[in-house]
Amino acid sequence: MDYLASERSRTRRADPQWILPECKSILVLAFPYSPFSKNNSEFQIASYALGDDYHDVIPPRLQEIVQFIEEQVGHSIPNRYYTDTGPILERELAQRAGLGWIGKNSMLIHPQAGSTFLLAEILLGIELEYDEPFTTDHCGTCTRCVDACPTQCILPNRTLDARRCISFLTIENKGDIPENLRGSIQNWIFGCDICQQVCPWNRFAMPADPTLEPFIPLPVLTSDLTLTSSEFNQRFKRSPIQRAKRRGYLRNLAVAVGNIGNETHIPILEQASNDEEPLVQEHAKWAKEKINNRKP
Ligand code: B12
Ligand code: SF4
Ligand code: SF4
Repeated sequence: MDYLASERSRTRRADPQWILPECKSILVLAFPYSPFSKNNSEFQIASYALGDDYHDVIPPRLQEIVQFIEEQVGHSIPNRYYTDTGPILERELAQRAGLGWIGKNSMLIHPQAGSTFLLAEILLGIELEYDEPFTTDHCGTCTRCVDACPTQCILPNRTLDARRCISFLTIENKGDIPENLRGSIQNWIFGCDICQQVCPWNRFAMPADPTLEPFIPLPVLTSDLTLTSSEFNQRFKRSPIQRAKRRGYLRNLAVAVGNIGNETHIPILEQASNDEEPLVQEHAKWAKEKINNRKP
């Protein structure tokens, strides 16, 4: 995630007028995904990733909103829109737009809708009536997310050590998963929802936007360890899981099998130990050893 620290991205994050010089207002939107749907599998995938890829689904909706506003004002408006795709402080903007507060788990939490939504922004070259920022904090003395995080990456100053976060390790990280963190990943194979699952404010989570309803062919099975590239692409062609690529997905699955599997999984791990990708080989060998060491 080095791009976050690049000079270009830091400058742009600091002032949206670097992105759209005419920018006078920013409309911040929240698109709910299915709150912690049952994966129907022994392996867990973050809920947002069970539906169509939001990078594909949300932008056309943002475009429709721009068109609607242009129709209302009767002329075209300079605009740019984003959902997790640009150098924008999405959670801070959402807080400033009055959508909620930034919790100890660093998620933007809406008091009536929890945090199970994705954020999107439309930068507009017209002045709109601004909402008041959300200024209160409703975490209070609660520390459920801090206590539940398996890698202890939620820090006391409300930041996150992203290098230890399961979401980073299983999605953004393209290399090895550090051995000392593999056990903590448990059975998560893409992303992690633990710090949101335990958050009391997610009792109020909204139902999913229809376009973000889960669709991927589940359950994930241990036999996925032998998926070919074309089978992987076919299975996840509309899914955010594509981001991990076959090698990252198999790496994650091998670690999860090592964490929760038993000796019946040894043959398939043997097969994965000879995978064309060294990354998969190494994690499958680790998993095999872990299961062997657990044998009574
Ligand atoms: C990098 C990134 C990650 C990294 C690091 C996350 C982190 N917490 O630092 C990793 C890969 C670990 C990650 C994981 C996840 N992510 Co992410 N991620 C991003 C991304 C691309 C950039 C965030 C970032 O680091 N920005 C740079 C730093 C400087 O900004 P920042 O962290 O937002 O912090 C600023 C503000 O929050 C503000 N701030 C912080 N506290 C406070 C308090 C107050 C009072 C105020 C005023 C301001 C303030 O100051 C900070 C500095 O300016 C954003 C999209 C985006 N463009 O914002 C999505 C985003 C934050 N992720 C999102 C999601 C859904 C997730 C996951 C839930 C996915 C999953 N299920 O696996 C997990 C959750 C992990 C967690 N507890 O945060 C959503 C969050 C939606 C929401 N309701 O909050 C976002 C907004 C994407 C989107 N468009 O919806 N993510
Ligand atoms: S997403 Fe998982 S690993 Fe990351 S901070 Fe939340 S609980 Fe911890
Ligand atoms: S679990 Fe508790 S401390 Fe963590 S974000 Fe939710 S309310 Fe805040």
